[in-house]
Amino acid sequence: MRSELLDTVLLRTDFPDLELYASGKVRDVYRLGQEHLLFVATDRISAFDCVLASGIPHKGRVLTQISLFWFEFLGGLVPNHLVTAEVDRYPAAVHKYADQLQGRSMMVVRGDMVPVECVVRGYLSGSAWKEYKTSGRVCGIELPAGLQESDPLPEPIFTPATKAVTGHDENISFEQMARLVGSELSRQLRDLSLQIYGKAAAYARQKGIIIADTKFEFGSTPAGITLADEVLTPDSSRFWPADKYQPGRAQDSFDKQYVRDYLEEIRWNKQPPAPALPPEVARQTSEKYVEAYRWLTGQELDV
Ligand code: Q0N
Repeated sequence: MRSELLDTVLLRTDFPDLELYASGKVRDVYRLGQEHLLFVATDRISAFDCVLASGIPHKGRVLTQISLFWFEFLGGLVPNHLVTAEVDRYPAAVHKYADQLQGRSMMVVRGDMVPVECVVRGYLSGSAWKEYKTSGRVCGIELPAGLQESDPLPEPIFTPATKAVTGHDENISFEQMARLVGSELSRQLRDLSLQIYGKAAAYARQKGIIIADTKFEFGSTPAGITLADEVLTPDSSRFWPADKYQPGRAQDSFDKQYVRDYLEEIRWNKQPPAPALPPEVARQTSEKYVEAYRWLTGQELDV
């Protein structure tokens, strides 16, 4: 049983005796021995590339539970890095941190990460729309003329990206990816990414959600090419409610719209430090994350 008192908003993990392995805007990754990692989704939220001062209740659990759902759903298609999300099965040395781990963490296999983000797009949005407007191409892929913002693509495309030194993602061509990691691996990752997207997007569409695009990360583990990181979450994907979809304009963000609207309203200059959110904005945003979980899985997140 989960005690409601323990379900506080987690902004930063506090594991004084664990070695931090990597950390991002939202997630903190710790080393667990030689072969494993402890992957923890906090309740942090970023907007306009900045982590805000407020957390979003339940967000870390939603991201984790959505990833777990997809790992299971995609299990027949691709091995993944999950070992277990049951804290009782983690090494005994971390059981004392159960309050910070319950529902929001995974023990995963450490892999050799492929230094390329495997992005699949079914719709024309974000940086792809920008590239298309200037060149008619996206990551070197020629697209039909006359597409509008948010239009469906004739078929999903693989648009790899690298983490640039600035921390921003930089779109690259398939050929550039092949030079970075090899053409055989690039072909495997492209084909696998398109297959995963196809299966997940068809499922989500039945649930009323358009997955406009998404980013996968892969690693090499003893099981071979392994799906790692978080998968098909609102943080790594664009989810659009199908009933509000209108091509020809940018779609509202399913999860972060209240946050963006508030930050525009107060005319924050988008330079750190980022402001806190009014409790009402945090609460409405939390509800969107919980709703995403409910829509996708048909289950209630216990809140
Ligand atoms: C790993 N990242 C980048 C934190 C996560 N299974 C793995 N083995 C080795 N390394 C990693 C994984 C995984 N997953 C991947 N960092 C470590 C993803 N970051 C993004 C920022 O937040």
